[in-house]
Amino acid sequence: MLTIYSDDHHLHHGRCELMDGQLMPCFEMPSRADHVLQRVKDRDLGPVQAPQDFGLAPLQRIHSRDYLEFFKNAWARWTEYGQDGDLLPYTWPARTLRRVLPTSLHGQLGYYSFDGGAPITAGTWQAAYSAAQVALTAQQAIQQGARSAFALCRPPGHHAASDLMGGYCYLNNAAIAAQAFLDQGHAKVAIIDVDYHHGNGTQSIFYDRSDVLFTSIHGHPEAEFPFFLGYADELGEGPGEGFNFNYPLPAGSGWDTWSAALEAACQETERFDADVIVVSLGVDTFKDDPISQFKLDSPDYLAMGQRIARLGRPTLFVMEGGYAVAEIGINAVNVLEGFEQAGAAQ
Ligand code: Q9C
Ligand code: ZN
Repeated sequence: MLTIYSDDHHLHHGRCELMDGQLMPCFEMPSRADHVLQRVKDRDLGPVQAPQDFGLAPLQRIHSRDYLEFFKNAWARWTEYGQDGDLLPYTWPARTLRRVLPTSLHGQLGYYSFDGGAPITAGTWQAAYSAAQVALTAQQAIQQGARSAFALCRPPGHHAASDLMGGYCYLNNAAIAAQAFLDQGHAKVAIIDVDYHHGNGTQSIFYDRSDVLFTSIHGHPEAEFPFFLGYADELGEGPGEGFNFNYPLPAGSGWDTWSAALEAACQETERFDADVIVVSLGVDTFKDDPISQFKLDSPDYLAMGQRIARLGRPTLFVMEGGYAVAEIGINAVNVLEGFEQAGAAQ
């Protein structure tokens, strides 16, 4: 399987996040992608290539112009104040407040974010831009006939909405790639989000559309980030009704519970009859993940890849979360190897 990877992810290295009332070093750190890349090489998964540059146009298909402009310029505006620490929001337009775009940097930062988990540093725009190009380059490989490809994206994307950053995410790599498939002639794309957290950004982007099926298996939003989306009764709206399926699971869920939800998501995906599949591949479902509460073990990720392979469709894997850094490579690449093993057996 071809892997697309850019060293630019090192340009994004947030210092701190607020976790359980304490400032902690960011869990979403550069060594995550380094470990996945190392495992790809150790296992001889296939060639590793740098991304091409498709420019801003495919990003603008998912994200609003004003959001992209704000994100691109935010760091320069911050340094105009003489600041060089991470840029973090602290006020959001919640209930009772007006959603009017302020002129100040921090007002705009609150307007364009939904939490304090997405710090902007000097290189965040470049890293996120390159991650989107990684996804688009892997998408192109499938468009040109590959059965599968791995977009080793960092920072991750599935929490980012059309004009919102949050949850370590800035640009929605999976959504950008899904839209590229549609723009290049495919009629139906299915996104399966296996990250521990609900893919609220991806859901919101495609919620009123019938050309993208979104399924997500995740920690129940009653108890887990992002808390305010991801319930099972969210089924899509308007033309998108019936094209969104959430499988929220309780803390402590292991492979038996999790794989039953995957089976349900796969059956919806089969019913949808997608041309291509995009997998939002987070491995924060792992038993030792420091911020998550599921109990998957490393061999389970092989089985996960095998089940996805049985869908029998060209499949783009897009890296999302996973914070047990020592095992992230094993678990992510196990999904890819499981996929390839099942394909070879077909
Ligand atoms: N700092 C992904 O897995 N953390 N994002 C809550 C507050 C948010 C996870 C603690 C977790 C976001 C891509
Ligand atoms: Zn996650």
